This record gives sequence, structure tokens and C-alpha cells, in this order.
Amino acid sequence: MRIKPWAATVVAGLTLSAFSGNLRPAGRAGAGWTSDSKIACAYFFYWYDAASGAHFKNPDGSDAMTHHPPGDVINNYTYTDPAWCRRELLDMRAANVDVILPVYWGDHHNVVWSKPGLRNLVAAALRLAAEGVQPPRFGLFLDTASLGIQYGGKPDLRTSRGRSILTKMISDFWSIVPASLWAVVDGKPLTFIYWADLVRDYNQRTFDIISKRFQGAFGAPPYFVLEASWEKVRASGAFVWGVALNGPRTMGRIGSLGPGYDDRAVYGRPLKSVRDREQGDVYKAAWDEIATSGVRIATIETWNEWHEATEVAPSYEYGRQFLDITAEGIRRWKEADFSKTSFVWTDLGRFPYVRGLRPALRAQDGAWRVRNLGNREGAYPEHGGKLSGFIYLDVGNEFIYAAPREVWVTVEYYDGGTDGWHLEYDGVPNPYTRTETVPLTDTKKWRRKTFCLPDAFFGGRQNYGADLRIGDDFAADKRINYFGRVWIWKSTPSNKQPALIRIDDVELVPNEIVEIPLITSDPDGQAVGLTLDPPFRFAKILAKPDGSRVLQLHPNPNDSRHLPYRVTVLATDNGTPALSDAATFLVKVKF
Ligand SMILES: [Ca+2]
Ligand SMILES: [Ca+2]
Ligand SMILES: [Ca+2]
Repeated sequence: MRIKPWAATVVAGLTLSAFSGNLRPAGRAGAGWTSDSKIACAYFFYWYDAASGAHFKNPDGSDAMTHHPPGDVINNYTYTDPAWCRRELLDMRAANVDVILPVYWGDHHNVVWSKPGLRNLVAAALRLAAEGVQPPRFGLFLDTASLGIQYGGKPDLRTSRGRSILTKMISDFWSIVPASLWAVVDGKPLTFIYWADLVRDYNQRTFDIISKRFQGAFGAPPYFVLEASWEKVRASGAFVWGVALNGPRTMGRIGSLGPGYDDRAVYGRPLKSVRDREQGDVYKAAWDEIATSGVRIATIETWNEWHEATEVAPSYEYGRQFLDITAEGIRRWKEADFSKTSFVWTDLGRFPYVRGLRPALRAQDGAWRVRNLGNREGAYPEHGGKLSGFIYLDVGNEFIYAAPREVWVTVEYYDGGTDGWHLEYDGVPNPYTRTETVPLTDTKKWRRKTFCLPDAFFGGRQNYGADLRIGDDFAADKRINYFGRVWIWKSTPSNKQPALIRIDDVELVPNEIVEIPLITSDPDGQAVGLTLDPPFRFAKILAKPDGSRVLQLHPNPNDSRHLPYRVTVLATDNGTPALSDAATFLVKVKF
């Protein structure tokens, strides 16, 4: 979305009439969500106008879109068309999206589309409501680039002029959207604000004063959800922009995710970035992480940003595939509940398996890599010349969030060498409370170490909103270490973990049958069941007459594709509680 506002380049000199005071009592607004509700939001771009070419064509006439609206609607893809507004709202509904976040530009240049388009959306939503069809509720997503256009340079929001501009844009939006359509949390309208980098300065007073003014006019303060770059202020929540490119992030109660990224059609942008969608695998895995994280608000980046190809709306390129993944992802996220489980766990690897515990961002001092080591994949911090490097983990908020308590953490590690490693967890004493160093004894085996943490807090106060991190003591011993699964328990663990031997990637041709041995063990001697998670259409698990088990792959010609499939086998013992091992590998079906 860091793109030059197209309309601003062709429209000038329009000015807004002064704020008309089109206020209304807050009344019984919105859906009555509380801060405990799970709410799915999607950023919605309505700056497109097929007729004029706005956001369709670059100034040199070239195609401004990387991905495109479907062929049957592209010629009527415009904020000026009520039918377009209606169709988008219905598609969002089909995708299980609760809240539409129109990306609003409140400045005098962009008013040419931002207000009429919003009014058309509102009219379409009211019509649906009148027909008895609940449309998505409306939240604000203010693009802070519009502040600079209105101010004439990066605004200083500590000044009354800067604050007034921001207040007016927020008030304008909530004046156009009637209270019956408001998305409210604890009675406050959901108000997202984009990057802080686009303003010169601000402080807590900026938001305190705006909240007060807004409350005076509308009966309740905004429920501010600010982009994480607004570091100097407190708000109801923080979201992260850039997740379609960089991978999902959680910040406390808010999670952000996207399907992939490709801005090669963006005009005049010197540096282009691509994150492949991998046929939806990237986006499905992101929803697994959101489900596991227990966040209450999930923001999808984006519904329809065609320039950067972050859309999940129906498209020419993918049809309704990403709408369907969205619908399913939101459903699974809302169903997931780790509040009553006795433990959470993750299996680190090329494709981490996440159940209430997940690796946080894999970048900066939290970058890590994977290699095959014995019977499993081993994850290790990437130091890249720096001495500090960690594997950061985020404990799902439904399991534990910002509450002092005793927990047990079990870490699986490769016992090679005679150096050591340790944990640092967000504990009551401080966010990086350190455990003792675990010494290695060079048995060349995968082993497990259980720590009792008497004072865990898990408030997400570490870097990237993480709750704990594994460190390999590289600064002290110059030796990296390798890690497998991690479990966090609410009571002393007794059952011992089963193991499933790593499965190598496979290549085969259509109609070929390949059988892969599945070798399991359990230290308690318990029976170990095998499942495919999720089920996979040309794979099944078979028991052989000798009692051994295999994974049988039998693709047909329609299964051929360039991108390999991800297949996950889960091995689960019958102890109490039942514990599992996961193995994810790639299957390539050649043409
Ligand atoms: Ca957490
Ligand atoms: Ca070490
Ligand atoms: Ca067991």
C-alpha cells in the first residue's frame, strides 16, 4: 500500500467544506463485541475505477496491477458502482469476514473517491441489512499518508493543527458510516491507523485529546488499533503491516496475516519484493499460526490490494481459492480453544507444526534455520556473524497470557558436543528471565530437558511479542545447538513423548505407487496411532501383514504440478495426555 495515491496525481484543488457536525448519538451501535470476542477484519481498497483507469493504469499507461479482479467483473470494478459494493460485501460475508476496513484517505485530494466510495459501500450495506442479510460491520483504516497531503508535509501531531486534521479525518469517516453498521468493541468503534513513519511526531496527548473529542461528539472513544510503528503511545491494540510479505505476526491480542506478496507491477518503486503464495500453503499455514496464537482480532492483509498482489478476494489468477481458504481459516481460528488444554507444543522444522505454541518471527535476532540431524529436523539459531541469535516462541494467549504462574517447559535438543544452551522466558522478574545452562554430554542422541518455571508470566514482552526464546550460548561457547519439539505444561508432565522418524522428500510420476515406511517408537511402550494432518487426497496410511505401517502415495495425472505438496504425518501415543510427533515432507508429482 506504500504506493503513490493515484487520484492525487490527477485531481487537485478540491477542498472539503468544513466539518458539518453530522453527529449522532452512539446508541446501540455495532454487534456488541467485547475485547474477548474473536473478530476477523480485512483491509478493503476502494480506490479503483475501471472507467477512468484509476489504480488500473500507471501514468505511462502500463498495467498497475500485479494480480487482477476476475475477468467477468473487471470492467465494472469501481467504487462508483453500487453493484460492485454489494458484490464485495457479499464475498466478504462468504469469506466469514466480520469487519470491512475501508482504507480511508481523508485529505482534500483523495476526497474525490474516498467519500463517494464510502457512501456507496454504506448504501450497499444498509440495503443488505434491510433485506435481512447481515453485512460485514465497518471499521476505519486510516492511511496516514493522507495526513501529510492535508498538512503539506509530514504532520506534527503534537500541535493543535496536526491533531485537528487527524480528528477530522476520523470523525468524517464515522459520520458517513451510520452507527448501525459500526464495528464496536466494548462499545468503541474499531479504528485502525497506518504507519507512524508518515507523521513527523506525536505523543500520548495526541491520542488522549482525540479520544476525548471523539467521545464528546460520538458518545464513545475510538477503539484505537495502531500499527506497531506507533511505539510511543498506548492504545487498545497494535497490528503489524507487512505481514503478507514477512509472515504472520501477533502483538498481544491482535494477529495479522496475509497470503503472499508481489509488487512487481507497482510503478516507480525501486525495490521489488516477492513472497510466493505456494498455491495457498503459505496462507493456510498462517491461519494455523493465528488459530494457535489465541488472538482476538485477526487482520487480513488484504482483501483486494491488486498492486502488491496481497488480495484474498476472488481474482483472475486464483478464482475463489483464497476466499475459500479465508473462510476455512476464520472458521478454524474461531473454533480453536487452547484455554482448557493441559499443554501446548510445537515441532520446529522447515514447516513447523503448531498447537498452541508457535515460533514467533523468523528474522533479525530471531532468525533460525533447519538441518537434518539423526531422525529429525533440527532447528538452530542463525548467527550470521552476530553473537546473539535465538529461536523465539509465542505461547498462545488462550493458554497463558500475562498471568503469573508455575509452568513446565520441555525442550527437545540434539546432544552433540560438550557445550550448552539455555532458555530465557517472559517471567515475573523480567521479560528475559534466564534458566540455568543445560550441558551437553555428546551422546549424539535427541534428548529432552524439562524446566520448572515458578514465575512464568508470558505477557508477550520479548522481541516480536514472544514469550520465551531458546539460546544456544553461542557467545560463550561458540557452538550452535539444535532443537526439535517444545512443550509447555500446566502440571508436571509424566507421559513420555513418542517419536516418528523423519521422512525424506519424494518425487514420483502420475499413476506410480510409492510406499514410505513410517517408523515410530514410544519410551512408555504405548501404542502409537498414525494420521495424516490434514487428510491428503492421494495419500493413505496402510498396515502391512507384518505389523509395519507405510504411507502410500498414488497420484493421478491431474495431481501433477510444479510446486511440491506438503504432507504431514502425525504420530500420537495413547498416554494421558496423548502426545504426538509430526513429520512434514514434500511430495513432487512430475508431469
Ligand atoms: Ca503469547
Ligand atoms: Ca552452545
Ligand atoms: Ca508415551
